[in-house]
Amino acid sequence: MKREELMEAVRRELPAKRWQHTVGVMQSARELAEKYGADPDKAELAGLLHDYCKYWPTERQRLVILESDLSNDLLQYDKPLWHAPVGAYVVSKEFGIDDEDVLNAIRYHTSGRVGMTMLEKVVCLADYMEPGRDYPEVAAIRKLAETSVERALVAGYDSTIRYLLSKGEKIYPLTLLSRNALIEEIRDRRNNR
Ligand code: DGI
Ligand code: FE
Ligand code: FE
Repeated sequence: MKREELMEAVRRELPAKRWQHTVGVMQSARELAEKYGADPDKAELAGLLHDYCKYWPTERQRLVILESDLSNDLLQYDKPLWHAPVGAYVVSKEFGIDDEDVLNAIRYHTSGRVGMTMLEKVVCLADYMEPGRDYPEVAAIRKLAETSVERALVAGYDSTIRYLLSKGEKIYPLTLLSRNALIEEIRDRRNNR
């Protein structure tokens, strides 16, 4: 499928505002990839596809989880987490995306994971700081992104965790594990200088 066709296919799945967000993530992911040494084309592709299933009805997402090899554990956690792994599965089947790094960048774009590749980091961070994002901590995250993708990402997870705490929501364990792993990476790098 040509790039324009793929873009149209994604655009059809999303309301206008979410499409704008997607275009913003494509742009930010490409820029961050160029800056931090990930593949810019892969970053843009993962950005394009990252929220593909975000607006699928819950039941349709639940069916994908049940019928695929995705862990049914996901069903215990909040529905806003489902679209990331569901999206990775669906774009591999529907569009034949077979690059594991691109698929992982989609699969883990909400929670992150332990041992994220640079591609996964830049896509996750782009989701937090694309030009259309507007929330109290976004300026600080953009500032940190000028010098450290890991520190910016930790600030992103912190803002999500604070938000979830304020709403009395459950925290997905992988979000905490990703944050811890990034903090270790930052410390290790500092100690090895
Ligand atoms: O899809 P986006 O809105 O662009 O961003 P996203 O994929 O980061 O999803 C954000 C949503 O996911 C938001 O409603 C908060 C929720 N979320 C993110 N991390 C966690 C979480 N929800 C729970 N329960 N636990 C998490 O750790
Ligand atoms: Fe998302
Ligand atoms: Fe997003």
